[in-house]
Amino acid sequence: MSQCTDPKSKKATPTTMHMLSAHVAGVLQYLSASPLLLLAVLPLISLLLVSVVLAAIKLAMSRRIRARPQDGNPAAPYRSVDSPELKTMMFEECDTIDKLWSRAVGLYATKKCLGTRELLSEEDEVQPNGKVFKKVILGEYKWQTYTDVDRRIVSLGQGLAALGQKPRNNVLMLAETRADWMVTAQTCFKFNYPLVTIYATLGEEAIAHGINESEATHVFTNAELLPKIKNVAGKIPKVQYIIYMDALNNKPAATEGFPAGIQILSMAQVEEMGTRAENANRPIQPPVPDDLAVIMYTSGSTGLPKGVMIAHRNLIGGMAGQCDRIPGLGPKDTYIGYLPLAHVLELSAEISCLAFGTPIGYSSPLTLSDQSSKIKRGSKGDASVLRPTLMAAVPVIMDRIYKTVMDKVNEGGKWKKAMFNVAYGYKLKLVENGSDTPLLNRSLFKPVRSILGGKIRMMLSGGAPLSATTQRFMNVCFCCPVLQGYGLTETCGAGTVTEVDDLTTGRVGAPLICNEIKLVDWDEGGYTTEDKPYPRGEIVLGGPNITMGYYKNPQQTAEDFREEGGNRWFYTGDIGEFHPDGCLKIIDRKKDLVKLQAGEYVSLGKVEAALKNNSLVDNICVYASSDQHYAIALVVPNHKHLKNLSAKMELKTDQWEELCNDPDLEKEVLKVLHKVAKEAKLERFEIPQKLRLCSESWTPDTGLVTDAFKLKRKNLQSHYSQDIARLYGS
Ligand SMILES: *[C@@H]1O[C@H](CO)[C@@H](O)[C@H](O)[C@H]1NC(C)=O
Ligand SMILES: *[C@@H]1O[C@H](CO)[C@@H](O)[C@H](O)[C@H]1NC(C)=O
Ligand SMILES: *[C@@H]1O[C@H](CO)[C@@H](O)[C@H](O)[C@H]1NC(C)=O
Ligand SMILES: *[C@@H]1O[C@H](CO)[C@@H](O)[C@H](O)[C@H]1NC(C)=O
Ligand SMILES: *[C@@H]1O[C@H](CO)[C@@H](O)[C@H](O)[C@H]1NC(C)=O
Ligand SMILES: CC(=O)N[C@H]1CO[C@H](CO)[C@@H](O)[C@@H]1O
Repeated sequence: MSQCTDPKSKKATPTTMHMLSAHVAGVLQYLSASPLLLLAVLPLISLLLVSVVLAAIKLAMSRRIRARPQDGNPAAPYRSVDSPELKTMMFEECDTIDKLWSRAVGLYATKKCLGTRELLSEEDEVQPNGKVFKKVILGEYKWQTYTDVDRRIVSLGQGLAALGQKPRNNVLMLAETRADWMVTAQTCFKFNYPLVTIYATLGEEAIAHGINESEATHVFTNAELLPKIKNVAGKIPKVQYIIYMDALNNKPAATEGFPAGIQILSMAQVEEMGTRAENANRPIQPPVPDDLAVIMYTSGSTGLPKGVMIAHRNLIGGMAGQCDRIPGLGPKDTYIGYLPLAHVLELSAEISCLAFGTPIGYSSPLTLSDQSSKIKRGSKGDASVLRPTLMAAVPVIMDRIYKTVMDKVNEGGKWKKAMFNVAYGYKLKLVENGSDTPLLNRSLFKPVRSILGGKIRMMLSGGAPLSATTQRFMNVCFCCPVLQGYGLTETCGAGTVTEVDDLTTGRVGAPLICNEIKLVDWDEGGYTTEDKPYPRGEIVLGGPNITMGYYKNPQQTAEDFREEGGNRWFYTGDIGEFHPDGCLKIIDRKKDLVKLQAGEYVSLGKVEAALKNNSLVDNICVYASSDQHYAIALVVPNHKHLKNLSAKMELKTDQWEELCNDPDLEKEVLKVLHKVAKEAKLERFEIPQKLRLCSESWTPDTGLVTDAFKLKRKNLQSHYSQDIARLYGS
């Protein structure tokens, strides 16, 4: 990883400035021969000068120091220069989430709060291959105001209390992202019911484990997921009530067939119960900052999910840090919520939006844009109707948007493609130099921008590393900053986020004002804080946002959370390097390092990142066994590009399965990847020597990737064990 230096950051501003002012001076000299002409052109020239100066200022700002180690020692914790003292709250006095919410209700009472689109119609579309896809036509967003939502929160909380729910007893949430999810969460915060979240896409074993371990008696879910819970009903003896949110397609919920001890109620029934005179006036016991707000089960890359215990104080601290990097957040913004709320990134983003009066319109990955798979052709996707200004995304969604745009451009014909490429290249240079391109933004890039509604002013990526190429592409095409953050559930999603004025890509930014970050030597991997040109090591976070540990798992908690120097630290297992301006770059992961037979280390993640760059590759898992002398790869090929390659090779078949099993095609893909690997300057031993084309795609419900689409290496390994044995020739 020695070529991680960013050559662009070395370029001096004065050179560019100099060149341009010399240019302007030359023109001036020429014009002075004709004073009239000069008079006419003067405004133009001053405009040019102003833009040059502005660009230079922007560039200088981009290169300013953003964080420092406390005493100049690279092994000491780095803190943001904006906040030598760690910041722990957004608003004075709001030290719990329910106070944050009450403040917002007071300020924004009649403003839009949560929005959901109505379903106009649903139909089945039969594909040529016989598969049936559900397509929907959706209407306008229907909004609940802050006051509406607040009323529901009180009713729901009192209804739960009437059903025997007690403060400090867990309430479980297994549901997909939607307005009712947030209403329930805010209810739990207000009534001090710790909210246990589990990803809706987890397998039944993991779900049963989470529900049972949490000992929750009241479980929230959406009607569509009731069958999934029914299948595990025998393994969750403590559950007494299952409260479901109505199906979005208004179909009746399947409430039959549950064991006698479990009562099934709709959310509306519970809210109605809370408004009855005998229930409505019970005293509410609000939480204190150290009370548990959330127990968030994370789908770890290995084993059963672990519950991370997050106190009110932790979430408040993390959000104070994150919101500081979103300048201007307020009632003028609109946020599109579609990522899983059981993910800390989405949960803290949405709670923050509500705290600042920003309305949230709900969506889903399948209905996001006009081109999304569940949207009926010719009707509008959620982004086109909502026209959000802020959006969070995980890299896999950004990669999908990137590929959609590129495919569209490629299909548009030679002329269009050439024009796009020229404009893109031109704008790229200007953007990297800090110059603005208002005309290009409003002409050529307008149609691209309109894919997401046309008003996006900032995108935030988190959850997994975003490639520098994709980050820059989104930045140029959508004409807005694309921030990249780094954080974990264990740190409340806090850690780092790049700043709006940072023009570089591929880094995750400086520590947030709510936490500090230090690097710790990892000898086995050969990373130390003495490394040149940059200090490197395991990333370790400290601050008020460090959570209380893993639920009912003191052993793992003691391993990952440590008290050092009077502070609490979380050991992430990720490897990073600090650049001179105090920005962090993620370069490796401890678990991803495999030692080959001959003693060389292969960083699986690094090799994957390099090879994924090719359009033939939709997903890839590199595997290396310590008793072998080479690495191999499992590749999910891109349909369009693999078919294109097979057509060129004049293969007889067109069947996907047969294509993936074709040994000649396998060799051809390997050849392409070797070329990519050489261009990316991978070492010989890092390049996979054999590969398997995998015909199925890896989605969270296959259990092969996590909800954030991180590879689950163990599961992939056992799923493809026969292929791995074949590739290793045994
Ligand atoms: C449920 O949890 C209890 C302990 O809390 C444990 O003894 C039991 O085996 C668990 N049951 C299942 C089905 O996981
Ligand atoms: C942008 O910077 C590059 C080198 O950093 C330089 O070659 C180019 O002329 C600059 N372009 C503008 C428009 O300033
Ligand atoms: C044009 O797009 C760039 C990013 O691609 C952005 O920095 C700039 O602010 C945009 N300018 C206007 C006027 O929208
Ligand atoms: C991906 O490809 C682009 C050019 O297509 C190149 O600039 C970039 O460095 C590549 N990224 C990696 C990680 O190899
Ligand atoms: C298909 O292959 C041809 C020939 O190599 C290439 O020019 C074309 O761009 C490819 N099409 C796609 C969609 O990649
Ligand atoms: C759980 C935890 O580590 N809480 C700490 C958060 O930070 C404050 C001070 O900033 C500490 O007092 C808490 O112990």
